[in-house]
Amino acid sequence: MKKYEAVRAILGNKLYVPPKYASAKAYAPTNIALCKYWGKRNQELNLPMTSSLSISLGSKGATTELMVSTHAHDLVFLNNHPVDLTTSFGRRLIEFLDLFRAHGMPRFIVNIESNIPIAAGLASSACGFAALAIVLDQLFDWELPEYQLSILARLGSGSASRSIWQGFVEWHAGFRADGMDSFAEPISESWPELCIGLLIVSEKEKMISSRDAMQRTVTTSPLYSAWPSKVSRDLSLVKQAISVQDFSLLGRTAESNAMTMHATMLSAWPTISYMLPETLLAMQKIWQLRRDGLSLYFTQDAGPNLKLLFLKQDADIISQEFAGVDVLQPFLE
Ligand code: 2P0
Repeated sequence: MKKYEAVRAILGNKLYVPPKYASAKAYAPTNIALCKYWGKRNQELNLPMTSSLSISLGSKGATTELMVSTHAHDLVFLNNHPVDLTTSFGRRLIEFLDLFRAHGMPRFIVNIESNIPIAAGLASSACGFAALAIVLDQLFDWELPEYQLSILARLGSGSASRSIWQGFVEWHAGFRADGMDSFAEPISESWPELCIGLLIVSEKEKMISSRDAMQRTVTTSPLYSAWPSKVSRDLSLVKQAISVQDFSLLGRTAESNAMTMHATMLSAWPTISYMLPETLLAMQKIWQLRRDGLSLYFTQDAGPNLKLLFLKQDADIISQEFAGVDVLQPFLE
């Protein structure tokens, strides 16, 4: 199945109705996975090998405004700067918009305002495609249920399926070949004391996209076969930790999940390592602080920077230990 066929299956005849409004605007938060998405069972539809679970970052995300345009081409601005539509980001964005334009549908002016620290390696595609799915729904007045917005966002970027909601969110891998059961859903629990510290250890650009890296891992890593069962165990532990608010269980499960994901990459060929010397130094400092009694854990995505996990009561000491750390309280942002 192609992406446009998935879109047609969701929208039906609505696909041929022009926009109801001249413009619309929507916001979506970015998210950090506590139990990661790494590997696809279908690359065209971004269908994952496993389920995953994330936390959305409140007011850190993207606001996207879509305006119907009379120009012959789309115009895209990111934080008021024109986006080169021949770059991979520009092309992916236009390809996504094209999915919703039957013959004769208009071009758009797209204004994306992102307030996430780009250098922190936070998934900008996650909030970007989620905000686009929501704003398209508003502009065309489709009134789709949120789980279908999650499916549409997934067609842009897998992790975007989780950015439709705030709080804890689980993306169900699903079984179906057409992906209609592969969408995210919010988990109702809240955890106001939970903090995430964005620790930037390097602003160097990453060597390989997560899209290419996960595919190389699936096809070449001898350790990848252990990943689905690890995720399945970690998912139930993270859910248990959330339901009883056991921070230590949450932290060690999330850290172990991230380290296992990176271990699958280290065993891919050619090897993929998002870790820099500074990343390892920060990890060793965290492990030492933990041996000294501090309840501090981390997770790491497809970049060298770390996301620290801790509770509000330890925020001051963590800010002292890690100069420049950006502390967020996702449930209070
Ligand atoms: C995650 N990451 O669960 C994992 C952990 C990065 C490391 O989802 O190819 O940009 O667009 O589906 O969503 C980043 O992958 O990949 C990601 P595509 P995406 O957050």
